[in-house]
Amino acid sequence: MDLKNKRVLVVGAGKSGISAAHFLLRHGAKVTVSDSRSAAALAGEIPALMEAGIMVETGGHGLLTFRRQDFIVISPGVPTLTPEVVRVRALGMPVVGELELASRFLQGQVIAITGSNGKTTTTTLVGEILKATGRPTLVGGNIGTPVIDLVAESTPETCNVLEVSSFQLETIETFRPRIAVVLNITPDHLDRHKTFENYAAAKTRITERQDVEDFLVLNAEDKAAQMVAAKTKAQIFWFSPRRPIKQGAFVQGKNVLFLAKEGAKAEPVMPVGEITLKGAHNVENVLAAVTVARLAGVPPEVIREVVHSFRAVEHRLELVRERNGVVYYNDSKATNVDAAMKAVASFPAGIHLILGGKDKDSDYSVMAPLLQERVRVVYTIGSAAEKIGGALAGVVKMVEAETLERAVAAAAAAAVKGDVVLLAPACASFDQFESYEHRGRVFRELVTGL
Ligand code: UMA
Repeated sequence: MDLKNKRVLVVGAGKSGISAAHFLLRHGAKVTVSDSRSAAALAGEIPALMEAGIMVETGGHGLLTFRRQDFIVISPGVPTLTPEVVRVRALGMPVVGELELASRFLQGQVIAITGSNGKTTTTTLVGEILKATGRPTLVGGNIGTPVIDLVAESTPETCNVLEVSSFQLETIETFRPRIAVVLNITPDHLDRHKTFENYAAAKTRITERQDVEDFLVLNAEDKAAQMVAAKTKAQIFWFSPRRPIKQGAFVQGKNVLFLAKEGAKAEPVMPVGEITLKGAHNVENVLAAVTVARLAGVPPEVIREVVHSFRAVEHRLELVRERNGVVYYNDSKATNVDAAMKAVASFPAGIHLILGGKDKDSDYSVMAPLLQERVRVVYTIGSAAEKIGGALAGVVKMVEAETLERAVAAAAAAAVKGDVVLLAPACASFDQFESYEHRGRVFRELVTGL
């Protein structure tokens, strides 16, 4: 892809947009950045962009700006149905996402991991396993480092382990991972994708360009996996925590086994008891990582050692502290209903659950049976509180805490020895916080300060 003297518009001046703009500029393009936020809100970003020679449009997207380009790069958070994007696409203007742009320049092998939940843990774990073998490994994507930032460091020998989201996959064209993983597909981001089918279709695109020599790793226990399997040309490897499968990783008795080929002998990888991550969902994440690692040729003993010493990633069922016999867990990354249910399912009973934030058109009523079984009190916070209150009325005791600060204080006052205080909000954070990380940090500070 020749960028020299190309007029390129980057939509969104977040992490991905800013990195993409500088990358394009370095490759000789004439770059403009357009953002819906006001100039005042972008005061921190604008000077560096202008100084570098990048034009900046703020306070909205102008159709004229869009039409003047050779092509457009959109940030993951910018909906593809943004009117200006739709208009110029209809006129034949190429529109790609930051992931697509990056993948045209990235060198080495790509391992891409998607799923509604568990992406970050699995991506981090795969990255750690590969690093332990001494192979040059880069980790990025939705996890936080835009893929475009990995390009300069990548070489033909690099293993690029990428966490990819449905938002990023919506705008790919040539992106072709050597190994793709779909951990699970459960409802999320319905405010953006509108229907579960659209959302699942976006995730399925991870395998769109894969061919017979590539690998696709799927969860045998996930309902949507069959649908993904039906769409691929790649060789499918499954994983299951419940039953032996034909090809892939599974748990049998007390051991994790890997089967390289149908009919072959399963090889032992490690005892399940050595997995230190909490929760049944994390066993699935480990099985996915084991499959990827074996496909990448990592010896079982290296996998075993890394998995055993691997601790929870920040904000993902992270133990904050124990106080008066009560344990406090930060699962701020549980930004959808399914993730929150997985967090609740990780504890047998006595849970004080903090729920709420910005709703994503989610159905909270599906949580009712599990909450009834395990949760003592739900503390609601944020703008989704009323909707959650309505969906779970009469199911479990509820406290309208409104803020995280009040929720933590109320939960700490009510919890008794053996109880768990769990932040697993089932919602996005943007109504009261900058990000789920910010929400998790605030929770940690509040709990530490008790
Ligand atoms: N913006 C516009 N027009 C719009 C919408 C947004 O100009 O119509 C602007 C905003 O004003 C803002 C910028 O776009 O200035 C934000 O862009 P962005 O939302 O794409 O955010 P980035 O900072 O570039 O971060 C993105 C991912 N964000 C999203 O997908 C929403 C980050 O994932 C990712 O870590 C980062 O790229 C690096 O790859 C975050 C996320 O929430 C963690 N992901 C979702 C999830 O995990 O559930 C998918």
